[in-house]
Amino acid sequence: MAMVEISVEEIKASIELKLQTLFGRTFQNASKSQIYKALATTVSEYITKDWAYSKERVRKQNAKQVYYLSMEFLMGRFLENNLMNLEIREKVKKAFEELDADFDDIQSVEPDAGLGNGGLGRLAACFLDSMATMGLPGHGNGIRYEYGLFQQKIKDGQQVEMADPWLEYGNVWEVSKSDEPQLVHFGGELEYYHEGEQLKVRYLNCQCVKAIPYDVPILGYQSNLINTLRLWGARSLKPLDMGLFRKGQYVDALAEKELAEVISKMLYPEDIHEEGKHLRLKQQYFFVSASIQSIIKKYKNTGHHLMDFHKNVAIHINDTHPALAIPELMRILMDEEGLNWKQAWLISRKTFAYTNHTILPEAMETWSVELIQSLLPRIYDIIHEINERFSRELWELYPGDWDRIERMAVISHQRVHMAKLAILGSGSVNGVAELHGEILKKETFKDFYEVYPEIFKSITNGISHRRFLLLANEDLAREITERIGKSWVTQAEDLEKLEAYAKDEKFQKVLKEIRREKKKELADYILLHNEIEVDIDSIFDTQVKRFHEYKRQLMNVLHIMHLYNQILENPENGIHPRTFIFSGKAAPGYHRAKLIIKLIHSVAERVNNDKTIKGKIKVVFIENYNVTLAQKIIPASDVSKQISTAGKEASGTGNMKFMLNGAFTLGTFDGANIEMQQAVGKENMEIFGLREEEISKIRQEGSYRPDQIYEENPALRKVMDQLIDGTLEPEDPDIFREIYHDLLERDPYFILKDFEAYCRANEKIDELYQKPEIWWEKGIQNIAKAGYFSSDRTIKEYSEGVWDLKPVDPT
Ligand code: DL6
Repeated sequence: MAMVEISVEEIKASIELKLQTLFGRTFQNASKSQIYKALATTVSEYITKDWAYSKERVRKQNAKQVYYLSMEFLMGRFLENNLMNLEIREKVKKAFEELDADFDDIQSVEPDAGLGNGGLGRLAACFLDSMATMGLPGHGNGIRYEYGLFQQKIKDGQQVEMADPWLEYGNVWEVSKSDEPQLVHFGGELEYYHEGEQLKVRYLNCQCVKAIPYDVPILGYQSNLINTLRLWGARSLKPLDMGLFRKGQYVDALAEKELAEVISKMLYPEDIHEEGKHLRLKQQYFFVSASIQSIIKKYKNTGHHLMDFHKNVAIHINDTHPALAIPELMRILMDEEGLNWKQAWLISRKTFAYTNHTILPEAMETWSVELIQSLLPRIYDIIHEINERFSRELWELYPGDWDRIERMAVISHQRVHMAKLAILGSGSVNGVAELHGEILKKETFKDFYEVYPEIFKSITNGISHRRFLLLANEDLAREITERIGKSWVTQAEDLEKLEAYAKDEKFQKVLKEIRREKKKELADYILLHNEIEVDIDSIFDTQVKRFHEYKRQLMNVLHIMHLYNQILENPENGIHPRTFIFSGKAAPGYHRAKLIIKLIHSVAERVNNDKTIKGKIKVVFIENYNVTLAQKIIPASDVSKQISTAGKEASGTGNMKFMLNGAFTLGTFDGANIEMQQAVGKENMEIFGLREEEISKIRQEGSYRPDQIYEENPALRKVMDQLIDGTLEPEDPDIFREIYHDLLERDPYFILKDFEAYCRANEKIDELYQKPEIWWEKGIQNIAKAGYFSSDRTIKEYSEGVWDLKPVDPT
């Protein structure tokens, strides 16, 4: 549905009517939450009407559809995004003005849908946005977690995790389809038997859980197509065990129900999963089984033959978490639809595509054979068969090469290797940036690349430039449109036309003023939440992302300590004041990452309260990073820090959001930074530090000696010593000792090695910032070259190169 025809008067009338009918209130005596619901319901009704037509249109056109299976969808808020897509944000704001109410206040009632940890989940959300905007029939399938990613509080400088019951007050945007459940089976035993020629299987004594679909409409910008995000909630088949209930054992009577429903209770808060937990495996199978069943059911309703399934359906698996969808599809095609192995395998390989999002070895999912066998006996048998057949093929290819066959086996050392399963079962495997794709081919999946070179690809990530510019930085978006027209909103590459304004003093001034305004808003937020006063004329230097050692927030803090030492030594050293901003969550069990958060707070305490440095530097940690906060912080940032150890960050997407808003990037040769620099030019982005191949070489040689660097660099030595000499935490001087030792003895992320180059890069930023005409020109160049990093481009590559998907005819 394109732009909605609704007047300001109609919006006001609808809100007032909804307040009366839903809550028995007038606008004057309604609560903020009631007003939010009245507005959201108004908008949602407009959407749902067209949703039905949209589905009908896709069905009639017999269009191929893609299903994006993901354990995570980090959606953020829906209301503002939907208003933007319907192009009625201005009118709604006007309506609120006339009602004498603060629209932002009402908007802020909506909780973020935080059904994801970070990059992988947010990417899935951006993809949904792009698919709908581009008229591509593409749907998300995931889990309706009752508890989203934990809320982060900071107490005494330490991260404390609180629950995120985001559904507590209902969710206006979802439609529950409790009359369209799917049944998912766990455990039990298998009984194989013959029916004529065919081998069949029966499941005995298994536990059955009901999967209820909750559908959320996904709008695109100026698009007639409304796609669906289908989130599955777990329900018990039996509401209560009446046998126990009658015996008066009321709590026990509820136990089975709770055991079933716990499956969709909470999102695991680790972005990289080290340990295979029973409940997580249940979550994975629960949602892929429900999804595949409902996809097949819908497909069969079209009347097409199952052998043509892949011509009408593509299924994407977002990292290996949904990889069980492969044996699940095989199971259904063979056990329920009567296809033979060869047919089922052919369809699977033509239907599935798999994206890898990280090469960190600890993130490579494996499950114990014992666990899969007991929880999913039929699925295990299918995986076993896949492995047997594949091993036989390998034997033909590499006779006698047992080492290789063992290395490539899906089942080895009593574990099932999910990435190998995903590669074998898919017709396409991709990395998320050029460098990452190369590493997959050369290292991580080298053996597989040698056998199936044609399926490996790199598809560089992208972001929804609408959410992160049109919505998050409205004033800048307006100024851009005034100069180059509006086409950039749907054709992001048109941002390039801005290049003509890079040297335009007027536009530079506009960008500067808008940034200043955004900095003022962020400064107010910081004052309110952190009680820290920051100078909006200082450089806002930002690192926001999950806390991980490889992302090297630690290097950022060490540099801040160094800068502080320099200012103390030479108070008139002429650096431009800088505000260092951090935000991000650490996995609750990731001790080191949490200690780094504590270190940032200790440094902040020391630096912010030292009057002698006259506020030249400030350090701020903004708690509870989420999509909404990203929309606030990114447009207010002058410098974007993307400083991961080269080779470790698969792509990054935060880097693209900053670029789009005109921030200057200080980064390493890693992930998509490399392509960003290629796009914008060396002079418009500061890249420093070791390259991936240099790091690889040092690692292979085993020649790295961080202690030598410590000895040779007195400034660094001073900073390191301050970690343990009580400078930071006089009451607890040993608190950071483990960091000190690790850096000195191992430094697995090459922080000391890159430290000097990092300091120099920071000095360069300082110099550049003091030359406004150059600084703002670079800002404009960055915006102009950010178009390539729109998820519209990424989705175009997937739809043409992987899914073979075409836009539906909008009429
Ligand atoms: O592809 C999206 C995003 C990348 O931009 C990040 O570089 C990468 O770290 C992230 N990976 C994850 C965890 N992956 N797994 N499993 O979020 O993906």
